[in-house]
Amino acid sequence: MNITILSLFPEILRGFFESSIMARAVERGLVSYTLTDIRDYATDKHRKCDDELFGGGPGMLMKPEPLSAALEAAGARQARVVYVSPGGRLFNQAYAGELAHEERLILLCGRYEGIDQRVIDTYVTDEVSIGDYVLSSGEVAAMVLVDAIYRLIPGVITGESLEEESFEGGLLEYPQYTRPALYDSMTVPDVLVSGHHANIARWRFKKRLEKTLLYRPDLLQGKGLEGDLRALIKELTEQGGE
Ligand code: 9WO
Repeated sequence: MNITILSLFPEILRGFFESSIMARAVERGLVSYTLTDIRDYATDKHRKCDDELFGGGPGMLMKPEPLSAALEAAGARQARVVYVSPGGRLFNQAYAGELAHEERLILLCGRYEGIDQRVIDTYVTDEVSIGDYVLSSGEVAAMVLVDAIYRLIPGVITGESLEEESFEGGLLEYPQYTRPALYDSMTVPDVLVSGHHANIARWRFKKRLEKTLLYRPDLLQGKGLEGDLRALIKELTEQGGE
């Protein structure tokens, strides 16, 4: 997959792309990326990329000409173009999986109060939100998207750890422990040091159900578990395993 990110501050993203796992994925040819400074496509001598809003209102808006020139240069008409915005479709693991199958992805990062609507109408295929809050920059949201997407590209992360991760299988992760077995008077659940793999798997599944029920019952909608969920947890608890 090739990821092109259009931004007024591409240097914010460079460190992220040069981080360990991403750098290894790039070295292995699984991912390639281009960081484009939108200001390079501004035509006036001051390289102006923003202007006041028609109809008035606070702040400035990103001008359409530099954006469309940068998008055309990036091949936007032959790619999936994602604009990260609070007003977009809510991003989640399934959406990340869908985007991970794209050969070419262009991410558009806004600044100021956003971008001219005509650019969205002409080029943007997906307006995506990472949550109901307004950030100081689109770059932060773009890094969240890239991090969630590139991990799902075959070969980037080993299959086993990916399979076990939160949201894979639609449940939150179980509690995890490592050495020492006794830390600050707190021990590790006996089942995890029992060596009984079936009991460990049952305990972990029960913990995933409990945590999902507590924090994200919405993830269980439509799983056919709603009615039986509590009974299932009770049954797992009675069968043993803490
Ligand atoms: C800001 C804004 C405020 C209220 C209602 C809608 C809004 N859209 C934007 C917007 O697109 N802002 C641009 C991108 C420019 C300013 C920084 N940007 C931004 C993106 N702030 N917050 C986000 C964002 C992106 C994805 N998910 C959540 C927030």
